[in-house]
Amino acid sequence: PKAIHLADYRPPEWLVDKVELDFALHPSQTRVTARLALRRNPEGTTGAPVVLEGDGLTLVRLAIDGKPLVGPSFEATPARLTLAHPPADTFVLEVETLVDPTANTQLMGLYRTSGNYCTQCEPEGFRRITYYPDRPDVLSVFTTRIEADKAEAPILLGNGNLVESGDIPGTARHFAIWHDPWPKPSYLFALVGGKLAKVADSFVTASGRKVELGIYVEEGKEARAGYAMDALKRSMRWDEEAFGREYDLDVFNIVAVSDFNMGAMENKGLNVFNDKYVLATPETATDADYSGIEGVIAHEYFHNWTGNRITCRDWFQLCLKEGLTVFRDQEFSSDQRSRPVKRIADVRMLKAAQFTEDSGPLAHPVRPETYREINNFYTATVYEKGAEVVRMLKTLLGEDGFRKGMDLYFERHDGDAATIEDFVAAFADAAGRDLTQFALWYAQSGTPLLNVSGSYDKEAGTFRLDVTQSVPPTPGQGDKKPMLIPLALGLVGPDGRDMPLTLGNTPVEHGVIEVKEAAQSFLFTGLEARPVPSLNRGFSAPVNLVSDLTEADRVFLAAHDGDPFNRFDSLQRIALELLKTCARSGTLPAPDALITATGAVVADTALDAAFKAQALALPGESEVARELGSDVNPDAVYAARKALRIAVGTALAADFARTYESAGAGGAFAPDAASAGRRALRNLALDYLAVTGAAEGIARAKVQFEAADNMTDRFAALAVLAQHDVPEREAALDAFYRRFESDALVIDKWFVLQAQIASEGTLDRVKGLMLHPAFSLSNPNRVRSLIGAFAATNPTQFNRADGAGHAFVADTVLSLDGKNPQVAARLLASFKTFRQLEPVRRASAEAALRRVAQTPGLSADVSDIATRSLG
Ligand code: B3K
Ligand code: ZN
Repeated sequence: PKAIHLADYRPPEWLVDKVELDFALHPSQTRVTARLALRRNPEGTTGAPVVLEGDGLTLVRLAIDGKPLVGPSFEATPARLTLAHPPADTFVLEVETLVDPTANTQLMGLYRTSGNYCTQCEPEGFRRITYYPDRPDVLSVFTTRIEADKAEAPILLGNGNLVESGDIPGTARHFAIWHDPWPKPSYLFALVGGKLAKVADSFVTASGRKVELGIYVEEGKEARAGYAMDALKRSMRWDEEAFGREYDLDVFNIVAVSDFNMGAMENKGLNVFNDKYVLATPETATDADYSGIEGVIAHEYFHNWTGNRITCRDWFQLCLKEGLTVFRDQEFSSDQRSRPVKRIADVRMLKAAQFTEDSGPLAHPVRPETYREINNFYTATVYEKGAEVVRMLKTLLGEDGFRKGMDLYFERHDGDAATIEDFVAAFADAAGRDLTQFALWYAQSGTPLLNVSGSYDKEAGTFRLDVTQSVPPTPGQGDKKPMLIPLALGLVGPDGRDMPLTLGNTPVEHGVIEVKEAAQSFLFTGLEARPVPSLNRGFSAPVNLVSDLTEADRVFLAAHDGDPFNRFDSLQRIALELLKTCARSGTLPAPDALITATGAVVADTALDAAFKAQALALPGESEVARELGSDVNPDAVYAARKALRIAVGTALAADFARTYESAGAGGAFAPDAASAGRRALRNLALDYLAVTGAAEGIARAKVQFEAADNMTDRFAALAVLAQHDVPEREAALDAFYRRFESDALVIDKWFVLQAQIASEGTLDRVKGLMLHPAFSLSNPNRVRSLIGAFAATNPTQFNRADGAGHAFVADTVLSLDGKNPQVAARLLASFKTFRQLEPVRRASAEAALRRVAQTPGLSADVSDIATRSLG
């Protein structure tokens, strides 16, 4: 496929004032009749033809203003419908197509899942249903009539409000008509038909609108939707309070399906969810699952304003809705849970996914300027870095300035298909500030590198911070300009308290300085003692920061910093230096400082358990690898991490044992943040207590595995056992399988754990599990759990020195590509860090990528990832 460029954007030639859709659902021959009220766009090209997108469509019939159309007046291919000479500047085009939902294994367009019908249209799935100007800047009012066999699909759902429903006399069929009054692009269209059970509730908005809420699940799973419903109502209230945004229809429905390419989809009034992000009970879902449900429910709900009421002009602007909506869901979860702990978790994820992406061949700007396959741009950069950019705006403008900018954005652009320029202009205008340099965050890819050093002048009572910045080269971008970096900081005095932060004579507002130049110095005054600078507090900017802080400075900050994020980060940094040295040299330097600092955190009764759990978890293997940057041997990284875990676990064994006992299991399971934090800390202690594989630790894990009354504790114990080559491992895995055999979402966890075992037998185990009756290449959750987890979270085995791990993943990508290109492409993207590897492994990864790239008949999705990875 050829590249599409942002610079080539042109307004649509034809607009659609309204759409009437009529679906006659049938497993293999669903008849779709679309009536499009077309109108020539006055801003378009004079005399432009009507060109509608299709994808694999079969045309049955065409009519204009009720008159059948024949012969050379149109041209229809599976990919396009062209009317070279439209009869007038406004007319109604009636198009009938036939689609086969059962054969739709890509899960884009209309497809079947567990016998039910559902749709996924973002970004380009609607064209697999009917011919349409399938682009986000064509907004229209949709009315959808759905007709189906009553027995096969007793439930029929569409966007908006239900206007009519009933039986079709003399047949076994019935129908429903849904009308969505809000103009929307085709990617927000959805329908669902099938046998589903409804969990009902309601919500009254701030201005008194009563909204019927429905969560539809497979029959028998109703009891598992309670937490999702609760999260939905909390999200609706929060958006009113935090952003002044109310819901705008009488109905809000969510449908949970078991075959879904991603997490969920924000279709107007009819969200469709991967059931992983809806269903939870204490026995089947972990605390991480609960917080994932809360976050995704909120995210999709928040899209109603940031995405649906204001949508994107084109797909290059994807971060306009995604980055902003991730920021909104992160803020929601911070308010519902612990803000510092949420920030730590988000930054861990940002570094693991986005920094990694940004430092490899798939790096791209938050707003890309070119793409071949848009599905490959639903990335950590667009989502997570996109959210960081919004967070930086808030840091720069302050709480009030940010809210004013958001209000202005909603006021100006409600009903629009907008751009990043529109978004940034709202903040610039609201705050009266030039944000030109700031906007580089959308355009320049790569993670900026800040180099910071400090010098204290005792005589003058000043502390000078010298800062240099650079952005490394990334694909297509050699030279970069300096960025505007909001750097939150504090100067911590010898007593552990913040000293005054004054530049010259001016106090620094909100503790944030603005780094703008390639090299810049900041002179802080009025300091009676040498401070330790606490830099990039709260991770105010998504940068790599190198400083001249010593290990002793970090130990000090880990104990005293007023910023909880930097207490966490100081420990991580101490650990990272040890891990890097060990991975390079094979010898672990004395970890005394880390052990002391860690022990102090364990013992600090003022800290909450969830924070401790985050602070005590060592940086992951992927972070160590990224920090090493080149010539990485994943076995050495693994060994280093293991050695450090053993050192910490052994030295602090008594503390961990005390933590384990005192954090006790106690009481009935509740998914709230405080309870989850206690479980997280206790399970981290369990992990350290078992790290050597000594009998006592293993026995403790076995007891917990068997006695647990909730999935969090049971799964944590199983995860500990799975890391050790002991007989208890296989016994526990078997018992777990038998207990949860009928529960696909739990069996996914069972796949994940086995795929993550860092030992030589794992590849054969994974191959064997592909033949297991519970596995299927057709289900994205299964593929991600087994093969995805292996490729993305088992660096030693995926990157086996003999190349067998790489070859296996490449083979799987190739066998999946014909079925589901999106999932195949995402799996192939696991190779994105291959250039970091030492030469032997790098060569085997490259060979695997080349073999994929050279295979004839690849999907656009896989071929794009393969080409860019090798580029
Ligand atoms: N907007 C959808 C993503 C659709 C992805 C298509 N490949 C989910 C979300 O971000 O809310
Ligand atoms: Zn989203």
